[in-house]
Amino acid sequence: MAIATETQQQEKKASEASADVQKRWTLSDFDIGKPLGRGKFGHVYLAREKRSNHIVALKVLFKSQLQQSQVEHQLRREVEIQSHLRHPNILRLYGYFYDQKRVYLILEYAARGELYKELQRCKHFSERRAATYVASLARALIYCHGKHVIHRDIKPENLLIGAEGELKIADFGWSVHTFNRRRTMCGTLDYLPPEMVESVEHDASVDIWSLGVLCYEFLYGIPPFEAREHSDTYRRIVQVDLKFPPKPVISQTAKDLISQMLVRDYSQRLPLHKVLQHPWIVQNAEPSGIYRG
Ligand code: AK7
Repeated sequence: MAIATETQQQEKKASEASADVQKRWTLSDFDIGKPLGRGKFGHVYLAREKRSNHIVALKVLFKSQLQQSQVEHQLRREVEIQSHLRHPNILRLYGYFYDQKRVYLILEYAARGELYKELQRCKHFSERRAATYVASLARALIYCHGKHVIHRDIKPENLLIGAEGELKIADFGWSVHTFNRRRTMCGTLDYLPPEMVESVEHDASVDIWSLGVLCYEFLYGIPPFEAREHSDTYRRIVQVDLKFPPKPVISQTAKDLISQMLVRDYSQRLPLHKVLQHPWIVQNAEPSGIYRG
């Protein structure tokens, strides 16, 4: 692989400092192709690294907009976190570079594009397809949580589909690394109230809730607490006002799994390893994690 992560680049830089041949990416290293998507902070393009012919996705972010929204620290955190993650269901972030006006993220290219578009097109997924995606997500999140990373922003817009149909989690812009906080707290834990001790210990369960919401949305085509007014959605979430419409017809085991993830008391949500063992997943998910239709 010719594309090096920032860390690898820095290692290279250090080892080659005396020779003064350090490699930094610039826009001229890439041929730019068609636009793949557009977001609030900039567009994503198909691109090819000229030397290796490696195909990537290049996300272009405008510094002025990042500064205006005061999210530079979030972007730095995303790059730092995501360049250390290696999992088949997590979109790779190979590195970044910048010029006067823009920041560029060098990303793994997901050939079948954005999942939310596929969901819009299909209205809702079959139980086989939904279960395959939920299992892939659970495995990716178990991996993240094992590295003390919480994504916190799992939604269809942040999910991509690879060339083989495999699901890829993207955009760790809202993720956090809990390791430092937890470590710093070790010494002072004695003085903390239960809710703070608990929130440190159980933070990762926010991703279980999101997975429950996604599972529902995959099957019904709409998120469970949707309402016209923001305040109504808020009320429905805090009351866990969970209803299963009669159509489309969904199996009782699927509803059972969703109900076990969408639990208000976060300590009572079904742990991710148990999600993988749930009968609905075992009976419906493709063992390969690849949905072929
Ligand atoms: N077919 C953005 C704004 C502000 C961010 O956008 C952080 C991302 C992966 C992304 C997916 C890009 C590969 C595609 C495709 C597509 Br379509 N990629 N194949 N799209 N990672 S977008 N990250 N981060 C971001 C911030 C922050 F500053 F707030 F953190």
